[in-house]
Amino acid sequence: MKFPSWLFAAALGLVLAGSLSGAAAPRVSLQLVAEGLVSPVSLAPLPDQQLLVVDQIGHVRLIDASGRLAPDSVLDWTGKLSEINKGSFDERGLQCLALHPGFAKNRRIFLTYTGPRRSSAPANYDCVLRLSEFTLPEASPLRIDPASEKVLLEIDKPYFNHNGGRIAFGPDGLLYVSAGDGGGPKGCDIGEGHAPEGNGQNLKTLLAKILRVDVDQRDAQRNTAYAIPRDNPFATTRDALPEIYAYGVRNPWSLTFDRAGDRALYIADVGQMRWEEIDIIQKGGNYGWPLREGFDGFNREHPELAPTSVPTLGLRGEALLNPVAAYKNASGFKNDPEALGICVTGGYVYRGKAMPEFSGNYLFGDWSGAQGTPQGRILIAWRPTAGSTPKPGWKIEPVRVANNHKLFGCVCGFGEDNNGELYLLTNGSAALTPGRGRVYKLGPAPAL
Ligand SMILES: [Ca+2]
Repeated sequence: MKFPSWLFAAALGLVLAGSLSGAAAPRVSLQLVAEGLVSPVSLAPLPDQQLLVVDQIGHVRLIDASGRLAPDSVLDWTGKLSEINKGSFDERGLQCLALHPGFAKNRRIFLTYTGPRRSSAPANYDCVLRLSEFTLPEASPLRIDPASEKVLLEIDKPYFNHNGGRIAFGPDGLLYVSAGDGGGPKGCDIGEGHAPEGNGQNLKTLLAKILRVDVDQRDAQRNTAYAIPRDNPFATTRDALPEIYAYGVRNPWSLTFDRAGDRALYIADVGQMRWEEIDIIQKGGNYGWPLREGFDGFNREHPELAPTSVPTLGLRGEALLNPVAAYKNASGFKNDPEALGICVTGGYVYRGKAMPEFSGNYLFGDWSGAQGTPQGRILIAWRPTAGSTPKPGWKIEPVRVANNHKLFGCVCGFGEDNNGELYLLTNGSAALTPGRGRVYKLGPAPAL
């Protein structure tokens, strides 16, 4: 497949095009919903409009219908987690929560977290990424029954970082799971627990993949508490794990479906130091890591250097898929005005009513904005308009916060309620410092 040069040009010109368009910069206002958390990383609405908020340090909390954060946890899972660097940076802990599509009747809840290293894992491995199911009985106060834990899937992790662990049910009723590449001090998909070609390009590991499983059926033959959907791309392939739905991802920090339109699956894949990217995931797709980063190539030995070529094919001769949008990372493009951040935090295609100007476009953020003082950012990826020429890519642009809630801190995640309105999850610092985590609701900015 010939690499389409217009796409690369579009990627390089993303920010420039946005700023030269002459349109007023997009704006939102933030309404504080809850504070006093540590690092909120996931939010899920209950059918009655109450919100479950996942705090990375081990608590599932409840924001009631009046917007009040309940003082007691819905689940205290602190005793079940792997070690966490309290007071400093860490990626371990609770990761994501999702309700079963039939939750209103079956009260099934799914949670991902890092647990202590399994005894079956190599002695120098760090932790295990675990997907578990729980029951949330219909009672007051709401409490997830800790004894109801049913472990579905476990992935041994060589290092503490690049967990992924984002989950969502698709319109097909199947559960999609993201798994990071395993991490390590150098990144680059290199080190203990990394395949020579990189876990991203190795189909015998669940690391660096998007997975898809059927949690409504068991597989007696494989003795798993889930079944492999028959049309998974590697369901019957030798030398490939059947849970794999797509591959070649680095650290997908968000996995969300468009609740309208074509119901596409979006991920945000955290880059090494040059490009942060948004991907629309196709079944069986190879998204390039560690051969590619964004629309560009990738130099595994010297990730700070511009690559000299852009590979187009994977090891089996398959096409490497481009992201839909990418932006420069300030670590690799120092003092570059087009560098919008250092670590993408994915969000949602906006389908709510409060901010119609964003409808159908992907609202997301950057963890910290720049190195040094963390100053997270909200970003928008504008969907290309059909029929326009030259053929455009998605355009990424910063979104200004119009009111007083400045983002002195990090963007940990986004949430979506039953009406399609969005929430911003922030931590006041880059560390797991108690009391600095907040939940905001995104709303329209006042008129200029
Ligand atoms: Ca990629």
